[in-house]
Amino acid sequence: MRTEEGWTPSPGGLVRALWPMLRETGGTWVGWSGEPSSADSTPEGFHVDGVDLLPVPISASELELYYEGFSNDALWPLYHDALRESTYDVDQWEAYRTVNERFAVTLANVAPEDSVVWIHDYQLQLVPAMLRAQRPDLTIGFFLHIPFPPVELFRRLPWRDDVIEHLLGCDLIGFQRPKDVANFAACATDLLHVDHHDGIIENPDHQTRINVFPISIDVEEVEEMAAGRATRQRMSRIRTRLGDPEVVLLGVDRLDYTKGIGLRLRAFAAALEEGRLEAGRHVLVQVATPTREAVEHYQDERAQIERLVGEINGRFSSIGTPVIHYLYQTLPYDELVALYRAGDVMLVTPFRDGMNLVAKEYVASHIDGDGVLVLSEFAGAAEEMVDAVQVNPHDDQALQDAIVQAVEMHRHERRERMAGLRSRLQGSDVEGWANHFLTALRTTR
Ligand code: ADQ
Repeated sequence: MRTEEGWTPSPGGLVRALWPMLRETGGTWVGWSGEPSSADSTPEGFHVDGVDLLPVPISASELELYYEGFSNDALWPLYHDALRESTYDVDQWEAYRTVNERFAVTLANVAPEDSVVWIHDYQLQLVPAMLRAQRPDLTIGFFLHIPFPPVELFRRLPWRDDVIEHLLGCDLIGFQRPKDVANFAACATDLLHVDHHDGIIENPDHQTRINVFPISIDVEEVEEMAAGRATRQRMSRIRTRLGDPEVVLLGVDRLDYTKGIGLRLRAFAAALEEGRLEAGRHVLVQVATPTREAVEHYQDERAQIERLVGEINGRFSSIGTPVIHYLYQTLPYDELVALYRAGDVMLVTPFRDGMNLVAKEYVASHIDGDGVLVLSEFAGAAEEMVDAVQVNPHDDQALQDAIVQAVEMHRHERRERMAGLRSRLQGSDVEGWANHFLTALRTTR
């Protein structure tokens, strides 16, 4: 996206995960620029921070139909346990097809002969077969950053067969969790009656492999940032500004209804109400990143969260010392890392999440070996992060108990759990993830 300082990668798990790998390996990032432009304008490539970028134009009306509409108002809720009602609209679907086709044509024009193309995420699920039809020489991979829904939910999608057929244009499809692989296999076999065996789906002219590749973060980068003098100074400034509380609880999320922010705030308030936590001694910082602000479900979610913050602060704060510090802002990464370091207890409580990189960033930031992670069972990260305090966020009482358990946890147990979390994280960073996927992709041919 373009800012006053020029082009910068937009915030979010995907960019953070891929940028280091792209910088090192070369190759071109083909994507949307972040601003609407005439759909037939010729894209001009440019170079940012060591990476070649080729923007694909998307018009304002396509943005509304393709991005806000089909991607984020049909697919996103459907793929996240149907937490909100999806809108299925044929014009949105047509725009989704058109934009996917434009990506496929752009890729077909720029990809060198016999090269590898790695397509990312639910906004581009039709690209694989569209690209294969034009360029059968390419090796095509796809990674889904969000969950793949169970067949009973996926069946609702009016264009369910098209989506699966187009994804099967891949040589390899990667998912976050084994369950996502199983769900996809069930959809492909049930809906298209394809043959599936040992993670291989047989198509008439090629095979599609499906496998698990849990994404991670640039652990070294976060650790270095966390160890820096500026971060330590910033961290102590944050704690002072918060009034030097005994325990700083922290939430950092895109303001998305999948992230369970409201439940977490309510559980915190209930613990204050019951005297299990105490205003002044316990403070919650909630950072909510602006996201998809044109989509109605997101406007509703924001209004609800902000009303709740107001209610809780009105009830429990005293002048100059709110119990919840709420920021609706995108922060620079180093500020986020300072916040992670300042957080004694990190609350990651989504209803459903592909992985959740915030949980991993928190653990990487805690080079002091202290800090407690409260983690929803429904985040993909829960598969690996077994030393977190895991919780079912739908269970109000369990969530409140988990928060109190984290706050009261003895230092020895905190350190033991954090050591477990850190050692697993160190063995799986984003570079390993990308290499693992690309190696598997290259060996499909
Ligand atoms: P997201 O839903 O965006 O990603 P997540 O994995 O938590 O969720 O990544 C969020 C990223 O945004 C983190 O790297 C975090 O540092 C950054 N961020 C959050 N708040 C910020 C703020 N206020 N300012 C600046 N940066 C902020 C999707 C899926 C996830 C999956 C990722 C990667 O929904 O489940 O983990 O892709 O595959």
